[in-house]
Amino acid sequence: MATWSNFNFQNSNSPLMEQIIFFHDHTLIILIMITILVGYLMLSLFFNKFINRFLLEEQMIELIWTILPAITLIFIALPSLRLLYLLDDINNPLITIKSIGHQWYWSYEYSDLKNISFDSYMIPSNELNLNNFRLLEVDNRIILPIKTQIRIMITSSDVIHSWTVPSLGVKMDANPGRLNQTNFFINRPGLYYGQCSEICGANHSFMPIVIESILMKNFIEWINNYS
Ligand SMILES: [Cu+2]
Repeated sequence: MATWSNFNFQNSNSPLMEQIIFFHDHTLIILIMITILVGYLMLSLFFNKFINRFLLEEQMIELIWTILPAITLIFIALPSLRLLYLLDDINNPLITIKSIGHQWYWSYEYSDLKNISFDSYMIPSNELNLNNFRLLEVDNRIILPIKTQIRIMITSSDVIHSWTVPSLGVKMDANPGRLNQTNFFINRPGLYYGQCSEICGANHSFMPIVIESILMKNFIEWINNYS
């Protein structure tokens, strides 16, 4: 989860989020190089003693500052497209879960091993434990195994919501009457926090998402013992 003075991405907990961070850093480096170049050129052109009041056109510089940005854009577009298709890929998921957005909570269904379904409500601030995160904890967490391809089907029962877990690089709209799917792979055991990311009404800010990732054997145990 994000903590105070966290101005960058959260650390990644999935291979796709690693790729998103790599792409972000790559693009940011290009952005910094352009800013420095343009900044230097502007300052050195403003603050010099030369004046040319009769300049009408200059074909060569026009050519250069058309072609150079075009090449720069290719270096952003190609990795961007690679990432886009990588994020869209569904890699033989072992487990499929379903998430339904409601005003204002999420509900989850596991139906490929046993029919499990539950609602996941935010824990109000006055009921929190000392080690809990305010406005982020839920009463029923999504339990999932680590190092497993997981598919999540996302829909809504009322208005548009958005199911998001930043450290896993997942964000998918929950539309009423439509089933969206995405997938992710959790690298390590832990708790991953997210929040609804589509303004969905008065309590939009109070329908967080929590994933608890555990070892596969513990996950099977959880499924077996669920009643
Ligand atoms: Cu919302």
